[in-house]
Amino acid sequence: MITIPADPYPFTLDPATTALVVIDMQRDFVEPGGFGETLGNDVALLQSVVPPLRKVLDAFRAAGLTVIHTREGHVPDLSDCPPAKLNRGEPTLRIGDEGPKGRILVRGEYGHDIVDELAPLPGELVVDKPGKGSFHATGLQDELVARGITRLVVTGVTTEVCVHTTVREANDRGYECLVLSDCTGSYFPEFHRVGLAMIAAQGGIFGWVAPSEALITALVPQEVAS
Ligand code: TIU
Repeated sequence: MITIPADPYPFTLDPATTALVVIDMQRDFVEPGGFGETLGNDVALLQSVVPPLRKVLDAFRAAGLTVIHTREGHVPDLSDCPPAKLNRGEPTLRIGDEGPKGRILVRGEYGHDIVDELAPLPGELVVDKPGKGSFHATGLQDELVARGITRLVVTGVTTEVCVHTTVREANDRGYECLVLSDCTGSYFPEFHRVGLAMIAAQGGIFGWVAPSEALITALVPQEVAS
């Protein structure tokens, strides 16, 4: 068992029953010309998530622990995209329209895939989801049960949308979630700050929050100079 200093109190985990969940680190959200930008967002705000998240990925991989990636998107005929989602707002391009990185938020398109720096390795589970939450209309819960996973280290984008929805879904299903503050990000810095505060408030109503350094320090045994 390892213990990580966290808000609102230390988070204890058994690495064997803990998974790293990397939510929607797709070009569509993180790079120009994708879904995030069509919604009117400055996607540059999400770039800072990539380097610390890569360090966490490396630490989980080096320790041989479970890594799960998610991707938000839809099948090419958009039959899994409710009209309420398709028609919402006034985006410059709608889901399914042809954009500079392929059809917006459509599975199999270049823009739908995960950024190169965080690309899944063979053997890592990739969960394709049509909604904001990672449990809705996916096999994620069955996959977690099959692996004996009870705790999730949650990362990715965006803090108040897909990260929050996933943490809330996980919370109601009995999973303990540690959200890494520097490995999650939002197009709205205020929403990021408040989103994290909402998770840890009320004694950890949805889970715990910590910087990635706290997790890595606990996960990777430090060399003691002799
Ligand atoms: N728009 C926004 O902030 N997020 C999403 O649409 N999806 C995710 O958060 N992945």
